[in-house]
Amino acid sequence: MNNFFKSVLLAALLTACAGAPAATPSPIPKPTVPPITLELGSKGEEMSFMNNHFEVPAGAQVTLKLINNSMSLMHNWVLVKPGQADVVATDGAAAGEANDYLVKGDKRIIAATRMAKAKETVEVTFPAPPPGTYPFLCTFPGHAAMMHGELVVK
Ligand SMILES: [Cu+2]
Repeated sequence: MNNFFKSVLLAALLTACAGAPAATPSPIPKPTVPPITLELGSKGEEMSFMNNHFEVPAGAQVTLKLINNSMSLMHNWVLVKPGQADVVATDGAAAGEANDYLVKGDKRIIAATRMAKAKETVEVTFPAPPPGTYPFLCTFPGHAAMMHGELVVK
């Protein structure tokens, strides 16, 4: 390669480099959905949530506050993928108290609070999953049959 061609090549490379910053993708503005906080109490000494139906907009950052109103029972709030409530309850019970009645790293679980002791409030924040209907439950052994509901993402 002679010097002329080397210069042309160098110039071409420099031009290419100078143009590089323009390659940064322009940010696509996302529609902003305000974050939403849901409060859910348990019913006194019953194995029951005060509400079993919530609706949230797609794309929202959701905080679920679980207020355990019982003087003795423990409860949690676990959001799972469609059709997975029963098996997550069964496997959670088997996982035992040491694991907060949840299988660690369970891919069927979308979000979960830790177990709320008597009179305790716990919370979890998570991005709303894609539009659909998602079951939630309490995984304390024996509670899920009574303590369950659904979160609808619209
Ligand atoms: Cu419970």
